[in-house]
Amino acid sequence: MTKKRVAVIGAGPSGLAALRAFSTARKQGHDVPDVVCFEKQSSAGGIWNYTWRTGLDEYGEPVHGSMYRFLWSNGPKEGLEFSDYSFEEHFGRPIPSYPPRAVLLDYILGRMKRDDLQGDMRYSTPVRDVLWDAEAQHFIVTVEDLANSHVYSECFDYVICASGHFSTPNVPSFPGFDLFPGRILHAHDFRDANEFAGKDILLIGSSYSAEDIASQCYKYGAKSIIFSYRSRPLGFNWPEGFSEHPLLEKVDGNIAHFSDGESRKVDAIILCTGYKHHFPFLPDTLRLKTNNRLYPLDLYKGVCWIDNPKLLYLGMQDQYYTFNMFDAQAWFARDVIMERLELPTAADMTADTHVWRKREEALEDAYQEIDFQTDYVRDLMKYTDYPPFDLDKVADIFKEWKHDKVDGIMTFRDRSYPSVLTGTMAPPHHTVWMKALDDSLEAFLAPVAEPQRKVGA
Ligand code: FAD
Ligand code: NA7
Repeated sequence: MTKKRVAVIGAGPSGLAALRAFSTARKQGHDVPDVVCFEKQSSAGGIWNYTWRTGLDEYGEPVHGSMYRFLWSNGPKEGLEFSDYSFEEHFGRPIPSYPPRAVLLDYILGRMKRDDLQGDMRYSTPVRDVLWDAEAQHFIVTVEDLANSHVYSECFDYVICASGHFSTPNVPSFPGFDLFPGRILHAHDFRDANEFAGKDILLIGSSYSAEDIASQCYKYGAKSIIFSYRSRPLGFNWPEGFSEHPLLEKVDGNIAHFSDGESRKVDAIILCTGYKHHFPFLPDTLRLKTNNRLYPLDLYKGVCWIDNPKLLYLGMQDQYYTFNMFDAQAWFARDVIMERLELPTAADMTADTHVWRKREEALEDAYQEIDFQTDYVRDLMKYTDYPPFDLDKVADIFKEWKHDKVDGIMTFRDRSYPSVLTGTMAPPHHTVWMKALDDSLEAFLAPVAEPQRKVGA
C-alpha cells in the first residue's frame, strides 16, 4: 500500500506544530504519512520572522510579515509554552515572562531543530492552487519554486492549511485620505517606531495592534498618540499625551475630525484595523470565510473542513492561546489523518460547531472569552496524546495578565508568572520594559542590564 501524502501549507508555529505532531508519532514507532511542507518565505517561523520589507518581496510576492522592530510578546510566555518543550529546557534557565520577538522565534525554531523534524521542507515555495479531484480522491497542489521560477503540481491525500491570518491587511479609507499630507499606513507595514519620534500620530482601531503600536511609538518618542475607535475605546489608563476619540469622520489637510466633534492635528495615520483571512490558493468550495473570531464556522473542532475533512486548518481562530493551542489542533489533525480518530457525520459535525458558536455569541467579556478558549483547547486535548498541562492555571495567568494591563499598560510587561510546566517563577527582567530599548536576544539574555545600545540610528 502506498503511503499517504500530506501537504502542510506554511511553516509558522501552526505548520511546525503539524510537523512536530507527525514526528512525535514516528518516534513512538507509528507508520506516519509522508509530509511535505510548502513555505513561501525562505525560512521557518511564520510571522515571527522579522523583515524590513513591506509591500512585495524580492520575488514580487506579498510580504507575509506584520511584525515590527522592538516587538515584545504582548502576553506572558507562560500562556503559550509548548507542553512538550519548556522555555527552561530551551534556554537552560528560567527567563522573564515577556520576551522580545527574536527570543520567541529562537524558542519556536529550537523545538524544530532539536526534534530534527523529518519531512520535506520546501522554502521559497508558495502554494498557488489547491484542487480536489473527486474521482481520484486526492488534492492536486500547485506550487511555485520561486528561486528557480518553476511551477509544478503534486498529489496529496490531505492538505493542512496553516498559512496564518494576520498578514493580509484590512484597509478602510476615510474622506480626505487622498489629500492627507503625511504618511498613511496599515499596521502590517509598520516597522520602526523611531520613524514617528516627535510626531502626532493617529491610530485607527482599538485592539492589540493599536494598543501595542501606540505603546511602541510612545516608548520611542512620539509627541502625542490619538486613538480613534469604531466600537469601544481601549480604555487603559494611558500616560499624558494620549487621547481616545470615537470614529474618524474625515481628515481635512492634516486636521482629523472625529464623530464627537473634536478635531486634532496629526502628522501620520496608522490603520490598526485588523486583517483578513485570505486564501487566494483555495477554491470557493474549500475556502474558509470568516472574520477574526474565537469560533469560525465550517470547521469541526476548529480544524476539519466539514465539507471535505481531508482539508484541515490550523490556527484560524482569534487567539488568547497560541503555540500550545496550535499544537493541540495539530495533534487532532494528525490523528484524523492517521485514522486514529473517527469523525462524526457531516450533520453531527455541523451541529457541534453550532453549539460552540452559540456559546461564543453569548460571551460578555475577556474573562469569559479566556474561559471559552480554555474549554476549546481542553476539548481538543481529550482526543489526543498531546502532553497534558494545567489549563486552569493558564487561564488564571491570562486573567491576571488582563488585570495587569489595567493596572499599568506601560508596566504590565515587568510582571512575572510561574511556568505551568516546571512551576518555576519567571525572574524579573534586568531592565523595565519602558527603558529596554534594545530588543535583541543577546541584550535580553544578558545577566545584567548593559548600557542600552542606541537603536534605530
Ligand atoms: P503565521 O505565523 O502567520 O505563519 C504562516 C506561514 O504560512 C508563514 O510562514 C507564511 O509565509 C506561510 N504562508 C502563507 N501563505 C502561504 C502560501 N500560499 N504558500 C506557502 N506558505 C504560505 N502571538 C502571541 O502568542 N504572542 C504575541 O505577542 C503575538 N504578537 C503578535 C504581533 C503581531 C504584529 C501579529 C501579526 C501577530 C502576533 N501574534 C502573537 C499572533 C501570531 O499570529 C501567532 O503567534 C502565530 O504566529 C500564528 O502562527 P501561524 O503559523 O498560524 O501563522
Ligand atoms: P483585531 O484584533 O482583529 O482588531 C481589529 C481592530 O480594527 C478592531 O478594534 C476593529 O474595531 C477595528 N476596525 C476594523 N475595521 C475598522 C474600520 N473600518 N474602521 C475602524 N475600525 C476598524 O486586529 P489587531 O491587528 O489589533 O490584532 C491582530 C493580531 O495582531 C493579534 O493577535 C495581535 O497579537 C497582533 P471593532 O472593535 O471591530 O469595531
